Amino acid sequence: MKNFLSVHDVKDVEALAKEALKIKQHPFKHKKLGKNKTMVLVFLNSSLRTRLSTQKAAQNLGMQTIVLNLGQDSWNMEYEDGAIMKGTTAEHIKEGAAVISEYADIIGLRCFPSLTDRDRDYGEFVLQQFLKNIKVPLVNMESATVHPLQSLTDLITIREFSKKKRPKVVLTWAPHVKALPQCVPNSFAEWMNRADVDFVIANPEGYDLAPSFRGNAKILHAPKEAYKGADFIYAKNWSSYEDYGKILCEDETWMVNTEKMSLTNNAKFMHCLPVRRNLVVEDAVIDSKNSIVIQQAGNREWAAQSVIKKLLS
Ligand code: AN0
Ligand code: CP
Repeated sequence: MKNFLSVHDVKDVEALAKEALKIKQHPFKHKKLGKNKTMVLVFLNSSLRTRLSTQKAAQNLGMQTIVLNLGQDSWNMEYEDGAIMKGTTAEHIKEGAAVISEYADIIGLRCFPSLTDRDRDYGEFVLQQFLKNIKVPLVNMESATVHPLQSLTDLITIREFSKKKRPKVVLTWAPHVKALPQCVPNSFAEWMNRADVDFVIANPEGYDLAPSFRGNAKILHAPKEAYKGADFIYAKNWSSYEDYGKILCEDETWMVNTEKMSLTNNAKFMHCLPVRRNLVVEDAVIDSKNSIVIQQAGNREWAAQSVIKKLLS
Protein backbone atom coordinates (compact mmCIF):
# COMPACT_ATOMS: atom_id res chain seq x y z
CA MET A 1 0.00 0.00 0.00
CA LYS A 2 1.50 3.35 -1.11
CA ASN A 3 -1.09 5.72 0.37
CA PHE A 4 -4.39 5.21 2.19
CA LEU A 5 -6.68 7.67 0.46
CA SER A 6 -9.82 5.58 -0.07
CA VAL A 7 -11.13 2.04 -0.48
CA HIS A 8 -9.35 1.95 -3.86
CA ASP A 9 -6.02 1.57 -2.06
CA VAL A 10 -7.21 -1.68 -0.48
CA LYS A 11 -7.18 -5.00 -2.31
CA ASP A 12 -9.48 -6.91 0.02
CA VAL A 13 -11.53 -5.00 2.62
CA GLU A 14 -12.56 -8.15 4.52
CA ALA A 15 -8.91 -9.28 4.80
CA LEU A 16 -7.89 -5.85 6.13
CA ALA A 17 -10.73 -5.95 8.67
CA LYS A 18 -9.52 -9.38 9.83
CA GLU A 19 -5.98 -8.05 10.16
CA ALA A 20 -7.27 -5.13 12.29
CA LEU A 21 -9.08 -7.53 14.61
CA LYS A 22 -5.88 -9.58 14.93
CA ILE A 23 -3.98 -6.42 15.91
CA LYS A 24 -6.64 -5.73 18.54
CA GLN A 25 -5.66 -9.01 20.23
CA HIS A 26 -1.91 -8.18 20.19
CA PRO A 27 -1.53 -4.39 19.88
CA PHE A 28 2.19 -4.24 20.71
CA LYS A 29 3.41 -7.18 18.63
CA HIS A 30 4.93 -4.87 16.01
CA LYS A 31 6.34 -2.23 18.37
CA LYS A 32 9.71 -2.29 16.54
CA LEU A 33 8.27 -1.62 13.09
CA GLY A 34 7.99 2.14 13.58
CA LYS A 35 11.15 2.68 15.62
CA ASN A 36 12.79 6.06 14.83
CA LYS A 37 9.96 6.93 12.46
CA THR A 38 7.58 9.86 12.77
CA MET A 39 3.97 10.37 11.76
CA VAL A 40 2.82 13.98 11.36
CA LEU A 41 -0.93 14.45 11.67
CA VAL A 42 -2.17 17.59 9.93
CA PHE A 43 -5.63 18.87 10.87
CA LEU A 44 -7.44 21.58 8.96
CA ASN A 45 -10.62 20.77 10.97
CA SER A 46 -11.67 19.69 14.45
CA SER A 47 -11.34 16.10 15.62
CA LEU A 48 -11.51 14.02 18.77
CA ARG A 49 -11.46 10.36 17.71
CA THR A 50 -9.23 10.61 14.64
CA ARG A 51 -6.72 12.76 16.49
CA LEU A 52 -6.40 10.40 19.46
CA SER A 53 -6.84 6.99 17.82
CA THR A 54 -4.41 7.65 14.96
CA GLN A 55 -1.71 8.90 17.35
CA LYS A 56 -2.25 5.93 19.62
CA ALA A 57 -2.10 3.52 16.66
CA ALA A 58 1.19 5.01 15.43
CA GLN A 59 2.63 4.90 18.96
CA ASN A 60 1.59 1.24 19.36
CA LEU A 61 3.82 0.58 16.34
CA GLY A 62 6.72 2.42 18.00
CA MET A 63 6.38 5.64 15.97
CA GLN A 64 6.70 9.18 17.26
CA THR A 65 3.76 11.46 16.48
CA ILE A 66 3.45 15.20 15.92
CA VAL A 67 0.09 16.94 15.57
CA LEU A 68 -0.22 20.14 13.58
CA ASN A 69 -3.43 22.18 13.51
CA LEU A 70 -2.76 23.89 10.21
CA GLY A 71 -3.69 27.57 10.06
CA GLN A 72 -4.08 27.70 13.84
CA ASP A 73 -0.63 26.71 15.13
CA SER A 74 1.07 27.36 11.78
CA TRP A 75 0.87 29.88 8.94
CA ASN A 76 -2.23 30.24 6.82
CA MET A 77 -1.74 28.11 3.72
CA GLU A 78 -2.29 29.15 0.10
CA TYR A 79 -3.47 26.33 -2.20
CA GLU A 80 -3.97 28.10 -5.56
CA ASP A 81 -1.25 27.68 -8.17
CA GLY A 82 0.04 31.02 -9.41
CA ALA A 83 -1.58 32.99 -6.56
CA ILE A 84 -0.27 36.51 -5.98
CA MET A 85 -0.03 36.25 -2.21
CA LYS A 86 -1.10 39.71 -1.08
CA GLY A 87 -4.03 38.38 0.98
CA THR A 88 -4.24 36.51 4.29
CA THR A 89 -2.25 33.43 3.28
CA ALA A 90 1.39 33.52 4.36
CA GLU A 91 2.80 30.30 2.93
CA HIS A 92 2.12 28.26 -0.21
CA ILE A 93 1.25 24.56 -0.07
CA LYS A 94 4.23 23.93 -2.37
CA GLU A 95 6.63 24.81 0.44
CA GLY A 96 4.30 23.98 3.34
CA ALA A 97 3.59 20.37 2.39
CA ALA A 98 7.14 19.78 1.14
CA VAL A 99 8.56 20.97 4.48
CA ILE A 100 6.15 18.80 6.52
CA SER A 101 7.30 15.91 4.35
CA GLU A 102 10.94 16.56 5.38
CA TYR A 103 10.08 15.72 8.99
CA ALA A 104 7.66 12.85 8.40
CA ASP A 105 7.78 9.20 7.41
CA ILE A 106 3.98 9.17 7.11
CA ILE A 107 1.59 12.13 6.94
CA GLY A 108 -2.06 12.07 8.03
CA LEU A 109 -4.36 14.76 6.67
CA ARG A 110 -7.85 15.99 7.58
CA CYS A 111 -9.30 18.47 5.07
CA PHE A 112 -13.09 18.81 4.99
CA PRO A 113 -15.01 19.93 1.89
CA SER A 114 -16.05 23.54 1.24
CA LEU A 115 -19.63 22.34 0.55
CA THR A 116 -19.89 25.29 -1.86
CA ASP A 117 -17.82 24.15 -4.85
CA ARG A 118 -18.75 20.59 -5.77
CA ASP A 119 -16.20 20.15 -8.56
CA ARG A 120 -13.36 21.33 -6.35
CA ASP A 121 -14.49 19.14 -3.45
CA TYR A 122 -15.13 16.03 -5.55
CA GLY A 123 -11.78 16.54 -7.29
CA GLU A 124 -10.21 16.44 -3.78
CA PHE A 125 -8.39 19.69 -4.52
CA VAL A 126 -6.71 20.18 -1.11
CA LEU A 127 -5.72 16.53 -0.70
CA GLN A 128 -4.28 16.50 -4.22
CA GLN A 129 -2.28 19.67 -3.50
CA PHE A 130 -0.71 17.89 -0.52
CA LEU A 131 -0.12 14.71 -2.47
CA LYS A 132 1.69 16.59 -5.24
CA ASN A 133 4.13 18.17 -2.83
CA ILE A 134 5.09 15.36 -0.43
CA LYS A 135 7.34 12.35 -0.83
CA VAL A 136 6.01 10.09 1.95
CA PRO A 137 2.79 8.04 2.27
CA LEU A 138 -0.42 9.94 3.00
CA VAL A 139 -3.24 8.70 5.24
CA ASN A 140 -6.66 10.25 4.66
CA MET A 141 -8.10 11.28 8.03
CA GLU A 142 -11.30 12.56 6.30
CA SER A 143 -10.99 14.58 3.16
CA ALA A 144 -13.59 16.32 1.00
CA THR A 145 -15.39 13.17 -0.13
CA VAL A 146 -14.39 10.18 2.04
CA HIS A 147 -13.40 9.01 5.53
CA PRO A 148 -11.79 5.61 4.93
CA LEU A 149 -10.35 5.11 8.46
CA GLN A 150 -13.92 5.42 9.73
CA SER A 151 -15.29 2.99 7.15
CA LEU A 152 -12.65 0.36 7.91
CA THR A 153 -13.55 0.79 11.59
CA ASP A 154 -17.22 0.34 10.72
CA LEU A 155 -16.53 -2.88 8.84
CA ILE A 156 -14.47 -4.40 11.67
CA THR A 157 -17.17 -3.41 14.16
CA ILE A 158 -19.84 -5.07 12.04
CA ARG A 159 -17.74 -8.24 11.79
CA GLU A 160 -17.11 -8.17 15.53
CA PHE A 161 -20.78 -7.83 16.46
CA SER A 162 -22.44 -9.80 13.69
CA LYS A 163 -23.78 -13.26 14.33
CA LYS A 164 -24.47 -13.68 10.60
CA LYS A 165 -22.07 -14.09 7.71
CA ARG A 166 -24.10 -11.67 5.60
CA PRO A 167 -25.93 -9.19 7.88
CA LYS A 168 -28.42 -6.60 6.67
CA VAL A 169 -26.73 -3.20 7.11
CA VAL A 170 -28.80 -0.03 6.76
CA LEU A 171 -27.26 3.40 6.36
CA THR A 172 -29.93 5.92 7.31
CA TRP A 173 -29.84 9.68 6.85
CA ALA A 174 -30.91 11.61 9.96
CA PRO A 175 -31.70 15.29 10.52
CA HIS A 176 -29.14 17.92 11.54
CA VAL A 177 -29.00 21.68 12.01
CA LYS A 178 -25.69 22.14 10.16
CA ALA A 179 -24.76 21.24 6.60
CA LEU A 180 -22.38 18.28 6.97
CA PRO A 181 -20.07 16.58 4.46
CA GLN A 182 -21.04 13.47 2.49
CA CYS A 183 -17.69 11.87 3.43
CA VAL A 184 -18.85 9.37 6.03
CA PRO A 185 -21.82 8.03 4.02
CA ASN A 186 -19.90 8.09 0.71
CA SER A 187 -17.10 6.12 2.23
CA PHE A 188 -19.36 3.77 4.21
CA ALA A 189 -21.22 3.00 0.96
CA GLU A 190 -18.04 2.25 -1.00
CA TRP A 191 -16.75 -0.07 1.73
CA MET A 192 -20.10 -1.84 2.23
CA ASN A 193 -20.42 -2.31 -1.52
CA ARG A 194 -17.14 -4.24 -1.38
CA ALA A 195 -18.00 -6.20 1.79
CA ASP A 196 -20.11 -9.34 2.16
CA VAL A 197 -23.26 -7.62 3.53
CA ASP A 198 -26.81 -6.92 2.39
CA PHE A 199 -26.56 -3.13 2.09
CA VAL A 200 -29.44 -0.62 1.98
CA ILE A 201 -29.35 3.18 2.07
CA ALA A 202 -32.37 5.15 3.33
CA ASN A 203 -32.45 8.89 2.68
CA PRO A 204 -35.00 11.57 1.78
CA GLU A 205 -35.49 12.63 -1.84
CA GLY A 206 -32.70 14.97 -2.91
CA TYR A 207 -30.14 13.27 -0.67
CA ASP A 208 -28.99 10.43 -2.93
CA LEU A 209 -25.22 10.08 -2.74
CA ALA A 210 -23.09 10.54 -5.84
CA PRO A 211 -23.48 7.52 -8.18
CA SER A 212 -19.79 6.64 -7.97
CA PHE A 213 -20.11 6.14 -4.21
CA ARG A 214 -23.56 4.58 -3.84
CA GLY A 215 -22.81 2.11 -6.62
CA ASN A 216 -25.51 -0.53 -6.91
CA ALA A 217 -26.73 -0.12 -3.31
CA LYS A 218 -30.48 -0.33 -2.83
CA ILE A 219 -31.83 3.19 -2.12
CA LEU A 220 -35.11 3.76 -0.26
CA HIS A 221 -36.74 7.15 0.28
CA ALA A 222 -38.74 6.11 3.36
CA PRO A 223 -37.11 5.01 6.63
CA LYS A 224 -39.55 2.38 7.92
CA GLU A 225 -39.25 -0.01 4.98
CA ALA A 226 -35.47 0.05 5.29
CA TYR A 227 -35.42 -0.78 9.00
CA LYS A 228 -37.34 -4.05 8.56
CA GLY A 229 -35.13 -7.01 9.46
CA ALA A 230 -31.99 -4.88 9.75
CA ASP A 231 -29.07 -6.22 11.81
CA PHE A 232 -27.25 -2.87 11.92
CA ILE A 233 -28.66 0.66 11.78
CA TYR A 234 -25.93 3.13 10.86
CA ALA A 235 -27.13 6.72 11.23
CA LYS A 236 -25.51 9.80 9.76
CA ASN A 237 -26.58 13.19 8.56
CA TRP A 238 -25.24 14.58 5.30
CA SER A 239 -26.04 17.60 3.18
CA SER A 240 -27.34 17.22 -0.36
CA TYR A 241 -25.00 16.16 -3.14
CA GLU A 242 -27.50 17.07 -5.87
CA ASP A 243 -28.29 20.56 -4.53
CA TYR A 244 -24.75 20.74 -3.32
CA GLY A 245 -24.16 21.40 0.37
CA LYS A 246 -27.80 22.36 1.03
CA ILE A 247 -30.14 21.26 3.83
CA LEU A 248 -33.33 20.20 2.02
CA CYS A 249 -35.07 18.24 4.77
CA GLU A 250 -35.55 18.77 8.49
CA ASP A 251 -38.20 16.07 8.89
CA GLU A 252 -37.72 14.67 12.40
CA THR A 253 -39.43 11.39 11.53
CA TRP A 254 -35.99 10.47 10.15
CA MET A 255 -34.46 10.59 13.67
CA VAL A 256 -33.49 7.11 14.92
CA ASN A 257 -35.97 6.21 17.67
CA THR A 258 -37.14 3.12 19.56
CA GLU A 259 -40.28 2.85 17.44
CA LYS A 260 -38.30 2.36 14.23
CA MET A 261 -35.65 0.22 15.97
CA SER A 262 -38.45 -2.17 16.99
CA LEU A 263 -38.94 -3.00 13.27
CA THR A 264 -35.40 -4.39 13.05
CA ASN A 265 -33.89 -7.77 13.84
CA ASN A 266 -32.79 -6.45 17.27
CA ALA A 267 -30.33 -4.27 15.35
CA LYS A 268 -27.20 -2.73 16.76
CA PHE A 269 -27.06 1.06 16.54
CA MET A 270 -23.94 2.64 15.01
CA HIS A 271 -22.75 6.21 14.43
CA CYS A 272 -19.27 7.55 13.69
CA LEU A 273 -19.64 10.31 16.34
CA PRO A 274 -19.81 13.13 17.21
CA VAL A 275 -23.60 12.86 17.35
CA ARG A 276 -26.29 15.32 18.37
CA ARG A 277 -28.67 13.57 20.76
CA ASN A 278 -32.40 13.80 20.23
CA LEU A 279 -31.84 15.24 16.77
CA VAL A 280 -30.02 12.39 15.00
CA VAL A 281 -30.84 9.70 17.56
CA GLU A 282 -33.12 9.51 20.57
CA ASP A 283 -31.48 9.11 24.02
CA ALA A 284 -33.35 5.83 24.51
CA VAL A 285 -31.58 4.29 21.49
CA ILE A 286 -28.04 5.58 22.01
CA ASP A 287 -28.27 4.69 25.72
CA SER A 288 -29.67 1.21 25.03
CA LYS A 289 -27.65 -2.02 25.19
CA ASN A 290 -27.97 -2.24 21.40
CA SER A 291 -25.91 0.90 20.93
CA ILE A 292 -22.29 0.06 20.05
CA VAL A 293 -21.05 3.59 19.31
CA ILE A 294 -18.38 3.52 22.04
CA GLN A 295 -16.99 0.14 20.99
CA GLN A 296 -17.10 1.40 17.39
CA ALA A 297 -15.07 4.50 18.32
CA GLY A 298 -12.64 2.26 20.25
CA ASN A 299 -12.05 0.27 17.07
CA ARG A 300 -10.69 3.38 15.34
CA GLU A 301 -7.36 2.54 16.95
CA TRP A 302 -7.13 -0.92 15.32
CA ALA A 303 -8.26 0.33 11.94
CA ALA A 304 -5.60 3.04 11.97
CA GLN A 305 -2.97 0.60 13.22
CA SER A 306 -3.66 -1.93 10.47
CA VAL A 307 -3.29 0.81 7.86
CA ILE A 308 -0.13 2.37 9.32
CA LYS A 309 1.38 -1.11 9.68
CA LYS A 310 0.77 -1.76 5.96
CA LEU A 311 2.38 1.56 5.04
CA LEU A 312 5.44 0.81 7.18
CA SER A 313 5.88 -2.76 5.93
C1 AN0 B 1 -18.11 15.55 10.50
C2 AN0 B 1 -18.81 14.98 9.26
O1 AN0 B 1 -20.01 14.89 9.26
O2 AN0 B 1 -18.13 14.65 8.28
C3 AN0 B 1 -17.12 14.57 11.05
C4 AN0 B 1 -17.63 13.20 11.32
C5 AN0 B 1 -16.58 12.22 11.64
N1 AN0 B 1 -19.11 15.81 11.50
C6 AN0 B 1 -19.37 17.01 11.96
O3 AN0 B 1 -18.82 17.98 11.48
C7 AN0 B 1 -20.37 17.13 13.07
N1 CP C 1 -15.54 9.86 13.79
C1 CP C 1 -14.58 10.81 13.74
O1 CP C 1 -13.83 10.91 12.79
O2 CP C 1 -14.53 11.62 14.82
P1 CP C 1 -13.63 12.93 14.95
O3 CP C 1 -14.17 13.93 13.94
O4 CP C 1 -13.83 13.38 16.36
O5 CP C 1 -12.22 12.59 14.64
